[in-house]
Amino acid sequence: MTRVIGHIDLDYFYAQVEEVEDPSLKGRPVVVCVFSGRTEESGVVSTANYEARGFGVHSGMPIAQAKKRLEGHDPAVIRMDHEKYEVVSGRIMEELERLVDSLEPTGIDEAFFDLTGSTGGDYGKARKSAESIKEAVMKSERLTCSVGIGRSKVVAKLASDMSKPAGLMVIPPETAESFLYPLDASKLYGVGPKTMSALEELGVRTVGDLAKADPSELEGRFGRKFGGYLLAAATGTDSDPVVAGLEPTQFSRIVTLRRDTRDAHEVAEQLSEGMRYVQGKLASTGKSFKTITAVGILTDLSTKTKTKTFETGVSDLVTIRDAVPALFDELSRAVGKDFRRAGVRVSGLEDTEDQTSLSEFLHPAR
Ligand code: TTP
Ligand code: CA
Repeated sequence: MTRVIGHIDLDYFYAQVEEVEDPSLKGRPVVVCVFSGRTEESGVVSTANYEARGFGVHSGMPIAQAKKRLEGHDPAVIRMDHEKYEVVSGRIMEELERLVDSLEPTGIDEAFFDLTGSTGGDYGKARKSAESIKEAVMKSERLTCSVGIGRSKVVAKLASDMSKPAGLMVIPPETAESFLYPLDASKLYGVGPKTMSALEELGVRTVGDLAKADPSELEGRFGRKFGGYLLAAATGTDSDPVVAGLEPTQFSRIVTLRRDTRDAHEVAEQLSEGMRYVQGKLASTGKSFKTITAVGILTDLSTKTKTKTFETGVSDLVTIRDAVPALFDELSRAVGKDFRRAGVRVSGLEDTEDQTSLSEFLHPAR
């Protein structure tokens, strides 16, 4: 049976979440920023709404530059609140899981899904399902998203990208090639600037050129695996399945310190929110950990770590709060240099025994 694969991507996600929380932001340029805390303005733009993008503001731009471009346009400059977006994302993913055959989250605001079984390969039904998915996200979270449907992950992802913002693009299998061939090959998932310039050397510019390229030439240049993938991607016949709900293996949080320091208590104090975040992830996923790691990044950007392993699984904040300063104390004595960034990581995850009661405690409404 022809597969029905979908890709969903929430529009200008962090900024849109902020707009929903504070409707007075609608219509104004909104910029969500990561402040490094060094000076009032230092840091970068995490994402921007479409109004701000209209003035040339984009992810990764220094905050000062973004402010300059938005001068006189009443911009809202908002501090990124990752935990808030994680919570919204978690609710949406849970809801999506109920609406599709299988869901593979690939980031905080995007996921692949499979509708082959429930639609029986009927692309008319697939369009209806995609519309219901978009309506469900709008109804429960007031968020717009973009959805693409096609016979492979590559087609689905391209379709959702091209339908942004708030769009839906369904590419029935018989039109996959006419959809793909005119596109620039660099649009294909996995084709970065390096691959693209190598492709250009082989005379390939469009996806159609790639589909017609000599397979042995591609394999010679890119290896059997990637060469084979490129050919399959070009015809929308890449066969990668949707793999449901990958289990997390670790949770971590890293922050840039307000100033370079080797003082363990100063570091731990600035990591206290990070510790709470990690503990929250453990609680919401019903996991405990065996290993906790203090991560110190020096001014030369090299990474140093110190690890402690427990006999049995741990999931409480008190133990984390005891372990982190002790580990940083050991670490800074071993390293003898100041840290620029610091983090906490828990790994060796296992299911907490009283998972049911814990999730009932956290989500009493369910
Ligand atoms: P994207 O899906 O790449 O971007 P977006 O959702 O903001 O916008 P679009 O409408 O084009 O999909 O990334 C998802 C979130 O990840 C984004 O809201 C903020 C965050 N992010 C960063 O923090 N830094 C980055 O450089 C990028 C690209 C995203
Ligand atoms: Ca997005």
